[in-house]
Amino acid sequence: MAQTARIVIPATNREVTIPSGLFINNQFVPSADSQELIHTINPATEEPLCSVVAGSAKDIDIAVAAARQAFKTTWGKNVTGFERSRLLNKLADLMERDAQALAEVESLNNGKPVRIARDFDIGDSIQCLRYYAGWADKILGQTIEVDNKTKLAFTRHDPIGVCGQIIPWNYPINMWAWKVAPALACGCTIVMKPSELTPLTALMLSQLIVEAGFPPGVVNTVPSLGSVGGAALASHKDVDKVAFTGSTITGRKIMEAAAKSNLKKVSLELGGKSPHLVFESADLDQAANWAALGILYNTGQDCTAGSRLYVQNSIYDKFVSLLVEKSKQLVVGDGFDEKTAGGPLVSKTQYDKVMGYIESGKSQGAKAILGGEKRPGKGYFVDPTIFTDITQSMKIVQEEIFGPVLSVGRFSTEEEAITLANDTTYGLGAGLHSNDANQCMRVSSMLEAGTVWINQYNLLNNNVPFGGKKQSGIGRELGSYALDEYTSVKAVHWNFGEKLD
Ligand code: TXE
Repeated sequence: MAQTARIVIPATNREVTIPSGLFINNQFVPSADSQELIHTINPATEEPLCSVVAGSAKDIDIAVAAARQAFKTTWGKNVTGFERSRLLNKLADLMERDAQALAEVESLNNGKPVRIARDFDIGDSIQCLRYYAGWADKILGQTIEVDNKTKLAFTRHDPIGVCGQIIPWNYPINMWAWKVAPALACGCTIVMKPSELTPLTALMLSQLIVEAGFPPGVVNTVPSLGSVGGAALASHKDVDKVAFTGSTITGRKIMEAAAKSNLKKVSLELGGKSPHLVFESADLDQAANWAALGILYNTGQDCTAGSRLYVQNSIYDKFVSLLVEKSKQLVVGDGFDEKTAGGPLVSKTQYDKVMGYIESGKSQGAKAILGGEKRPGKGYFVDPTIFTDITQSMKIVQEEIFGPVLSVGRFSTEEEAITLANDTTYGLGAGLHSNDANQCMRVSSMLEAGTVWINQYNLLNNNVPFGGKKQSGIGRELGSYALDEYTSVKAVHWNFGEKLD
């Protein structure tokens, strides 16, 4: 098959050519031993988009060998931090140049509106590349006093080696940047496996890797099914680290495969059921804005979606009506209209899952005060849905839905709010709204989550670490903390004076 695919951008009728082969050693190639294809779908229309090569376990072997060769020769310890920085900055410039084209393909493949993809996902990814470009020549160890007169120890933060990176479909470009940027800054080489639902922009970005001037084998991209390419990466004996974002269930499999193969280093960014607390002193109008954003952004397909909202009794009725009003204002629909803020869910599977949870909420006795019904017409659209009259044991309160479905409960005291918030196996995000500074400090310190937002929600910065507690993950992305995930500390003990008798 030709190593390119074509899709037509509906708004402009423009044809875009996308590389459709596996990206290994800076070339797009067919699979070594398989004829399998990945067929992509436009979730807004349910129509096919295009097909790309599906990599096999053997293709993963070939990509890992390419990454190993690059690590030993042109990259790893053979490239200066300054050069890594220069190339990352160049890649950021190219992403900026191609932002609109990337956003259009992202929108067609994932469903998110073009404006959101361009201004937020891609805008943030460009910054992420530049942020880690800044770190590339500042990966420092320590000098440690051992014995002033005869001995010294120091540490080197060596690149960990070949990294397998397995990313999901909810933020295909963002997750690519979050993983690729720190790995390259530290001197690692990469085999990237994008989600089989959204492989297109990772392939477009691979073209930019060549254009930026990265040597062959430094970044390789193998679209593949999770059970094939993802599993092969996680269990590969010559992969030094696997970084994963996705479901908790798959995270467990990856950790097990890593343990059973070569004990490779693992970082996992998994699911969540994040609580959002509104106290009576809060600015209710603002809190309602953040609460709506918290559950509706990216159509709720967000690992930190604030999907459990708990409101203090004294303000409950007023707050809930404000929230309903704000949630109704979300413009859902044509992703190519710059006013659109919400798109469809990514796939039929995700649509069925979310509608199943809506049905379960109703059958377990929760009350849908907004949405909750099937929308007519094509596309995997789900209306914003708000449930009240919930109990903690309901499935919609305990399980990650990954759609625009919010459960609203109530509390009377601060202690009760904290108990309800922490009543989950997850620990990714949490939010609280209060104008009592002491309360903000008390509650934020008690919330069991990797990120706590006070009087805002869901905003992330490239220089602030992100990751989960409990069953939401292991390790941290972003900030200087991500550098630890891609380096291995070597302690060097140096004797410059002591003689053994
Ligand atoms: O996730 P998977 P799915 C949650 C969300 C969603 C649910 C299921 O609740 O509804 O997970 O989504 C690869 N070995 N999140 O099934 O399977 C797969 O190819 C190695 C939350 O799509 O975790 C893809 O590249 N890799 C999450 C990636 O894992 C495997 C984002 C994610 O897919 C594999 C996405 C295997 N055995 C879903 N099986 C978040 N934290 O943001 C699959 N994969």
